[in-house]
Amino acid sequence: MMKKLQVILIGLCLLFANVSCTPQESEPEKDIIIGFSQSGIESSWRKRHTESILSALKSDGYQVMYRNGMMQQSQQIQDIRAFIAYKVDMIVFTPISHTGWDAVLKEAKQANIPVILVDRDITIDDTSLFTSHIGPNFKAEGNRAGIYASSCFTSEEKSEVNILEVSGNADSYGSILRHSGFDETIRNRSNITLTIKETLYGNYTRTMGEELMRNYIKEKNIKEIDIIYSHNDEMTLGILDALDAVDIKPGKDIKIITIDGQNDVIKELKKGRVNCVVECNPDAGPYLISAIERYFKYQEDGSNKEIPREIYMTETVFSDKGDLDAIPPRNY
Ligand code: GYE
Repeated sequence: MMKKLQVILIGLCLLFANVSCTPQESEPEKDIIIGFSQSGIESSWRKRHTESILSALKSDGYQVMYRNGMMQQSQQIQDIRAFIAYKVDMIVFTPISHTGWDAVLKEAKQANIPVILVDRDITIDDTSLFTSHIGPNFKAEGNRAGIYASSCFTSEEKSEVNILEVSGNADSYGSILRHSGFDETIRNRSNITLTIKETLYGNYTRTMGEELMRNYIKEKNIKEIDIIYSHNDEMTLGILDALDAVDIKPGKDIKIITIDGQNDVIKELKKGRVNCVVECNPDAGPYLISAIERYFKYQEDGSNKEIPREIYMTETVFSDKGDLDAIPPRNY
């Protein structure tokens, strides 16, 4: 049955330019096919996330069907339906948005295909429609950004601190929790009032980050902003470009807090143009492999054990208050 599937799979791979398959490259090859639907290609972080998952699956001998939704939920739903039609053994996907997955996940359940979410989580009534979520702890990332923001100024320096928040896409799980984690933490500061003046949505891309910032500078009073809290590094790079164009010194005139920890932004931190980088770990591959292995082992041995519903990845913070030379080399 599996072998037959493998043949069908290879045939289909030749038909779909957007699909890449790796059935022959791993040793020893397993009789298990994983369908992996990635959400997009918007950042270096996302590229690394994809590579980490694909290379871990490959080197562990899984056969992989990979598709990229290119930031379109409708495309991702179509890709997941294709995995169901091909009868893959497991579906792994990064949900671009947090809602709208009920119907397709019901179809996966009816087909007896387990589902693991990676990176972003979803909001769904029937939580039995997925097995586990493996990802960064977005709320904790927001908390960490908020702790740094709360410590930027003493009450003698400033009692009112104004923040401009640049979020990703409004309906993504990460954006929602990065906002709420930040918001809850900045409220705890005594003697200083920290206020989010406005939240803009930049779709996690550099071009949108720059465009939003340029418009903000044109239309609003940028001088009243003390801190920019950007939800990812790509948008931050765009924001830095826009600030450079009007001679506002990022890191000095305005404090910059960002999330991810891409190599190019760590360089900006070292130059003093960014103040705080909250790390978001893209290396999901090893976590995923460990979960998949346990899942199939528990199925085989009939032990009825379940893998954890929530698996968090380790993450840290880098800032101008720490030792910048101690930051480990980045691979994204
Ligand atoms: O921070 C960003 C990416 O969902 C955690 O999406 C992810 C975010 C990540 O494009 O760079």
